[in-house]
Amino acid sequence: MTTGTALSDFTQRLDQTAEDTEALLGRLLSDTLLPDEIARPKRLMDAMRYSSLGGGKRLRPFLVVESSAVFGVPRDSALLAGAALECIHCYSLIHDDLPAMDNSDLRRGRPTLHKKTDDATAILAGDGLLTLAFDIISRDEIHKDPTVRLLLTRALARASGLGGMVGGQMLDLAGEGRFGDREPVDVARLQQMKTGALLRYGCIAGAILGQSTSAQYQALDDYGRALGEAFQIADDLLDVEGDAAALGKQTGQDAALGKTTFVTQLGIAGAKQRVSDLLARADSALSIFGAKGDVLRAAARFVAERKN
Ligand code: GRG
Repeated sequence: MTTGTALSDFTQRLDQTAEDTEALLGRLLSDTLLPDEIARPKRLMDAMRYSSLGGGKRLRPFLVVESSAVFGVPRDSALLAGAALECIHCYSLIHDDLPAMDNSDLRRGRPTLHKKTDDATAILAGDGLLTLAFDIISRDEIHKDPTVRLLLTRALARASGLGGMVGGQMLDLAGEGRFGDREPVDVARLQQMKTGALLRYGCIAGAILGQSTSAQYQALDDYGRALGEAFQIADDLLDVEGDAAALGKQTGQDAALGKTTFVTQLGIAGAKQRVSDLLARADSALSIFGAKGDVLRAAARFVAERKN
């Protein structure tokens, strides 16, 4: 590892955030009713717990925690914002796996939620996680200043919705020819929306919570965009070269669907070169933070070199 953060230190921090996020999500999805709630149906809550607990790298919460740490934001606030982001991520995976979308049987090495339960339960569990995310991100404990909470909430909506992840999913389906002839795909734009927007949010969330300067915000924005693209290229490469057992899902799905990906556009060598260019961009974006950016530097490498 070429950064000031040793691999063991990085892995330990990632594991700690995953553990803390797991515990927090477990509490957020408990029997305890919130003010204004009427009841929490057990079948729905069990489904939401199945898909949000017991798996996943928790990379998005990690980005929120580490981008917040740069500004000395209290860890509990960052973890809460990270949990909100993870709820959106988990909802997207549930809906993406449905028969009407990717029709996947396996996720995180286990049966997908609709396979374990049924389509209606899976749709509702996704809806429940999406709305829970906005409950969490708008809570008073996130930040004492309501303007900060509003900015965080609005940015989360924009990363997740029409002009972000959901819009990207629509472009993806259109590119597969789901609605008639295959529509031409701008892979970089599509992926910036579908997967990049949530990862970028993880990075700018720290700047918002830390009430950063605009130069610091811009740096994390640029870093988040580079990391998001590197993540997706790594994902495309794993679909071609990865190990299904390590991934916990089938490989070769992109080719089976005839999808345009970074790998089909750039070739394997070109895609790997693009990843190293993006890592250099991520490093350079973080220069404004000096050594405080070391963990985020290591995170970009982790994303690019991951095996699952
Ligand atoms: C259905 C609204 C809707 C959106 C779906 C993001 C998305 C849009 C679908 C996810 C499908 C997918 C497998 C995309 C590839 C990149 C990706 C998001 C992989 C999974 O993320 P990781 O590796 O997963 O962070 P873990 O399990 O570690 O959380």
